[in-house]
Amino acid sequence: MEEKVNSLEELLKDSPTNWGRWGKDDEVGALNFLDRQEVLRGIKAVRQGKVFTLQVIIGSDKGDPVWPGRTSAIRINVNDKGYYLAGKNKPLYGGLEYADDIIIMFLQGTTQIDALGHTWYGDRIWNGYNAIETIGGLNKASVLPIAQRGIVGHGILIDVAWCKGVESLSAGEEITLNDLLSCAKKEGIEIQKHDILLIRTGWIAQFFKKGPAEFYKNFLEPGLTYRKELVEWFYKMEIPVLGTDTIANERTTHPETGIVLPLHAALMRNLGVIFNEILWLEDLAEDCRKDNQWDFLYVGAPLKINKATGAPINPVVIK
Ligand code: UVW
Repeated sequence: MEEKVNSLEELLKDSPTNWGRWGKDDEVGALNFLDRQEVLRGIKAVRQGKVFTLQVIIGSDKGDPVWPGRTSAIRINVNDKGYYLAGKNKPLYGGLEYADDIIIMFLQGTTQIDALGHTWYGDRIWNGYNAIETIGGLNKASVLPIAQRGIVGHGILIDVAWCKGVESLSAGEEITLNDLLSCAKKEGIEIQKHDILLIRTGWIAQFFKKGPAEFYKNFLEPGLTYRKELVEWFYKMEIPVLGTDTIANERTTHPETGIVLPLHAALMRNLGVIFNEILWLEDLAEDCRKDNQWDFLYVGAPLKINKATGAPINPVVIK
């Protein structure tokens, strides 16, 4: 009888890797594919002057969509008119008053970029660095080098929900490589090497529509999952960035083995693909359906936070 695969080591034993491809000190992985030619290719997609921002709002009245166990952002006013009225603060010389606030949040608690060292298995993070490097702050493969470089390239939207004729994919619904390719065909585009790949499932919009109680019930996100041919396709196509409107960019578990977030291992840790999660794609998708332009210039940079495991980002797309 065949034994059930129950570890990432076993599941990914023949999976490709980009470790060492950009030298032993690399910390930005597949972002290296986005060279000057790719920036110019992205700029060529700007044909109409339309601008879209892809971040979800932090601190909505429904809270923030986050991975279970994480909590919504807490934003607190620490100065405002009330402080002046209560005599707790005085106007500046000349009469100027001001409001101030602070925020306490998970750095992965909104639209964000994962550092390449964010997840690992077998005690090795991206490029083979020792997982010891994550203790107390990421000494290797933190989000900072990605933030310093910026992410600019030719992006495409694959609107899988629209291609399947639904408002949102259902819990646990898998997106296969064939779904991606046939949806691109329906949109009239061909996915090209080095494209920044944005996939719409309609899932995050359900958080804001239905609220957290319904959203987190039997939490099982839809999306891509580990399939040998899918990972080999990412490798061959040299996809630099994967972004989706889900919390974790992939089906929560691998259907056959139950292994959790296998693409964080196969794509992020092994191939160095940059993950842009919790995207707001509703407005962009609506526009793409109207004008039938599915490609664009993608521009974004996560916040420059030293040693961080990830950081918020508000990507800008220009068509
Ligand atoms: C986890 O790391 C669990 O998820 P994410 O990549 O969505 O932050």
